[in-house]
Amino acid sequence: MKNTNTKMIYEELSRDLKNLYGEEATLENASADQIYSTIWAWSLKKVSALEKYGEITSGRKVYYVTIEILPGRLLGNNLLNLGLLSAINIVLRRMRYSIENLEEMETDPSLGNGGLGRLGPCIHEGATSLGYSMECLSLHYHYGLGKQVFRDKKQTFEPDPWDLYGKAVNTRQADYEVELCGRKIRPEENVITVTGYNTDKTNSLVLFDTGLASDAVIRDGIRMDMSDPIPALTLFLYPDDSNEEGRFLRTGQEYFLSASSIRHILEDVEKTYGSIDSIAEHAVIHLNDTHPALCIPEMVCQLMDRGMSEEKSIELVKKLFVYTNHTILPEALPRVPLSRIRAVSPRIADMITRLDRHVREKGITAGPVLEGDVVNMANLACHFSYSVNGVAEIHTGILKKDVFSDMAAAYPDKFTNVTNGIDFGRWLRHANPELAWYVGRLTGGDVVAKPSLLEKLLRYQDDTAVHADLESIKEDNKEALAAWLEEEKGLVMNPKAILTVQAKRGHAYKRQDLNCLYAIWKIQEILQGRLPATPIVNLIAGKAYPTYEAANDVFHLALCLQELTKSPAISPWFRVIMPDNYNVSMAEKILPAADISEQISYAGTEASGTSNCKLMCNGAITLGTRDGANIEIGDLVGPDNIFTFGIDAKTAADLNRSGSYHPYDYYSDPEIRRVVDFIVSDAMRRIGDSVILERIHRRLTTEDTYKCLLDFKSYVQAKEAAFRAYEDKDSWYKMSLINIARSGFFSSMRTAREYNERVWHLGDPAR
Ligand code: 26V
Repeated sequence: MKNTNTKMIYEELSRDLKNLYGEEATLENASADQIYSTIWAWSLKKVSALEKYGEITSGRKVYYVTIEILPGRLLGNNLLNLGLLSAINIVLRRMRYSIENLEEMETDPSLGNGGLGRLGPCIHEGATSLGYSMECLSLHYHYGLGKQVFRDKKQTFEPDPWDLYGKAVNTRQADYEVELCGRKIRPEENVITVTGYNTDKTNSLVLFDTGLASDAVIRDGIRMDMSDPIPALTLFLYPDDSNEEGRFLRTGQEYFLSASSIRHILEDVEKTYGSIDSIAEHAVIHLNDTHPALCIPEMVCQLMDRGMSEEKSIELVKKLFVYTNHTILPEALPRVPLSRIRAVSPRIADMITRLDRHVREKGITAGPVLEGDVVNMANLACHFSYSVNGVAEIHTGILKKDVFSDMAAAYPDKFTNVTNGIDFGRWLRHANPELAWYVGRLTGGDVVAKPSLLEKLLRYQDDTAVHADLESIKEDNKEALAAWLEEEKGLVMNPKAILTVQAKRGHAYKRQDLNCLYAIWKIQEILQGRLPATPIVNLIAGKAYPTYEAANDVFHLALCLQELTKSPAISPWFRVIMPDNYNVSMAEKILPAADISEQISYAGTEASGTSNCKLMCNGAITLGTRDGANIEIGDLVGPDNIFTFGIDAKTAADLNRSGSYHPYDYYSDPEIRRVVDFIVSDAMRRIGDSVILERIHRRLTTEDTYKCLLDFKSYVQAKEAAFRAYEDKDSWYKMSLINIARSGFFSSMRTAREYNERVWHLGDPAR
């Protein structure tokens, strides 16, 4: 791109630094903080000089509404997109700084839980790079999900402010008001400009705030006084919903997001086109999961306020909305009492009743919106969206055949699949510059702009010199991770070990407990003198909802195993490591260093997974069940380049239906019993909380909802096979190369393109 001249950058930065800190300030004598602030301001000037996509001239614009958003750190990503990253690094090196060090000063906002929150920014980045007009709409949580801190080997959360990020935020007062819990609120719109790769067009991320949040309602940790919902509304992502006050607040958040989004969209269309008459030609409203489903009744109400009849408003709404489902788990498909919605907004509750009647009057008996006095949000989203999609082939199949089978029969053309994608700029080029540079050299092109170029690597699959290069890149990344873990987290990781990584939200269906069972098995093997050929580091990272007991318990188990494997009898060969507060920027350090990607969910439960794709493009080999995008990874690389284990989704579904699974049948196997009983052994009780350990033991032996014991032996076999395979470096790095080569499919540009072709139909991008 333009302006990569290092001399010019040096001069610009010197001038900006003096403007900020006085004539005496020079790049040579400035503090790290001053240099960081100067580069930030300088990069923002460059970003704002780019043309805004916001002003659409033709085609449609996507408004992507999401209650979670994990944009990650901005500075490095923007510099990369602007084509300035390498040049700025050269300039900084002269002052003995590096952009990596400076980036560490930026906070990473925890405005999401995991894959769902990260997906929006990945698609946004892909769409922007392609020149699509897309705006992401979310909430401006002051403290996000909170900062995860382990105390006594238990997960706790502390408020996690993200002030520094404020440098990039442009705050404006909305021209409209929304009504919530009987109060009129004029939202604040916090706008962040989003850049795309190698394009001078930009899009926006808008984070709504009430402007009325008050820290005074925060009690200990992230607990709040929620008696008045308004001051608490935008403080934290997902309030404690173990009581009605918390659930009410969450519904309040969902409605605030929905109402603000709809008013914002209408205003945007009105301003651009003079009226909303042909809104369906200009706007697509994409519901990222069911949380923003209240957008639907809100839009009907708003259209009626503008003089449209109810019938016409409803028909128009059906042309505007798109719904992406991200889970099939019943407990995550919200059913909200109408009375709770009524307490937030009586008008919306009434409209939901009318929408329910509308569906019935059309003679559609599938998927009732109202089940008694409870609103089925997913059904609401399905009926009134013109497109419904899942996020991986298997997931969409399950939606059609099972979860929404009646809907799929009623609306045969509505359902489609769009497999998730990731942003290669962040997850390959920025996270793993050495590998990106290397594969760029081998393929002779820009693999971020065109990830399909990675296929060209296949030419080198039998080239032992290339295998050796890949090995040395992996070693460098492990060294860097080990140094960082030691310095930042006080954790010891042997960089010469095989690194196997399970990094994702804590949830029973993801089976972090199965991973822990393997760890116990391995510890017992080592104590009996059966040592691995190469040491192993078993890294687990992620956050779990504060109130989700089962997931919190399993984290406790993992932390106990982390402690246990510090013992000199075990640590030289095997270590469990669990760094706290896993977030986007930590993922950028861990994933490039991983050898094995653990994707071990109970088949049929993980909609897609996205860490599997991020790990794949960084050369890790998947050890996984036939679930989510693992299946597509397996199809792309072939069975020799993935380690698959466990029952498949059909067998799992049959087993769920028949109710014939009894964990005790497996627990009676002496090998399994020895492993499971270790959880409540004296050795573990000395380290952990006996009450929790007993709870885990009881769950596994009496419930085992996600059938860890059933898959245990198959998992151990596959994991051991992976470790054995690692011993032959040539064949290992051939596998690694094939995985990198085939990962281009998971580019979020491909995902955005498919959304456009199958769902959004944006027309010509506004160029
Ligand atoms: C949330 C909850 C919350 C309460 C406890 C039970 C439960 C179970 C599942 C969920 C997931 C909610 C939606 C979600 O985050 N889905 C994730 O979306 C990713 C992006 O599409 C996808 O890669 C993950 O597979 C999917 O779990």
